[in-house]
Amino acid sequence: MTELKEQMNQWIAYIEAKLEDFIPKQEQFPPIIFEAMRYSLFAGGKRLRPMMVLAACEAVGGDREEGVPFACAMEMIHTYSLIHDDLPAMDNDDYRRGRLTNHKVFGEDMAILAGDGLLHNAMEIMADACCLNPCQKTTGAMQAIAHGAGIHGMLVGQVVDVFYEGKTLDGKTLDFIHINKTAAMICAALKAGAILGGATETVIGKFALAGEKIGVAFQILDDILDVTSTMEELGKPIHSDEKNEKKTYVDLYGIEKSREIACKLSDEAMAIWLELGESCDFLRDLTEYLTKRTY
Ligand code: GRG
Repeated sequence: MTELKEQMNQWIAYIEAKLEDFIPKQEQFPPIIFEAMRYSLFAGGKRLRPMMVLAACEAVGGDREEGVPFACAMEMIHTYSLIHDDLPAMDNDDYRRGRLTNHKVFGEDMAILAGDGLLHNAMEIMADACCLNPCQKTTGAMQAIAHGAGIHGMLVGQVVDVFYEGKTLDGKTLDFIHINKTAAMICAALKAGAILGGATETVIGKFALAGEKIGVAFQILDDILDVTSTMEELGKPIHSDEKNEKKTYVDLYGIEKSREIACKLSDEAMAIWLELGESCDFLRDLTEYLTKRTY
């Protein structure tokens, strides 16, 4: 196993233990909603966004423990978005993270509520952390995360994505979708981590910029993998964009050109990590892995 993979696995184990602390147990009444929330949360995602919160916080000299509630909140918001994205009203997918989607197991009504439950739990955890340590770092991190997830970020990206289903779109619109639907959450994770670690405004800006570049490159790779990979490798159906009549980078630019654009963005992000110094080495390696992966 490569050193990066080992480091990622350590982060994953750490994050999953913390998620257990922050998610209600399913013994609580009514158990069904807690079971549905936990089903998707513990379905084995890569935990990239919480990893980025914590790694960014440490990279600027912060204490990872202070980042934990925000990292867990990021993962809950991300999981809620996946549950809702898979619903019949959206992508209507049957598999996610290598198992049946939430609505396939718990029904559409409970899947909507499980997504809502995760989102509100995330807000509560972050607000609790702000109350416990009221300062600009905690409120700034919560603000960055809510901004990235909402109508200035992921949600508006999803709205435009849904709107253009079955329609032709230009590169500018597709970039708008990728920047918001995917990159805004990655940008928010890195920004929140840097804020929590006490970085200066200039450094926070650099983390955010790297996040946007990584996020768009990550989504372009996702577009490519949707046509080149297998369901076993991805843990979710392939050719999902075609099924949903969604135009992707591959449709607009072809596989090779798309790969080139992703590589360029990835290199630009890695240059930012290099400039910030060796405390960002893990983030640099992670960027390379995520934006040049083949599955
Ligand atoms: C429902 C408001 C709302 C938004 C949905 C995140 C999202 C927006 C849709 C999911 C579908 C999709 C292709 C999103 C692009 C981002 C992406 C590649 C998500 C998957 O992220 P990974 O690979 O997933 O980090 P894991 O399972 O590893 O956490």
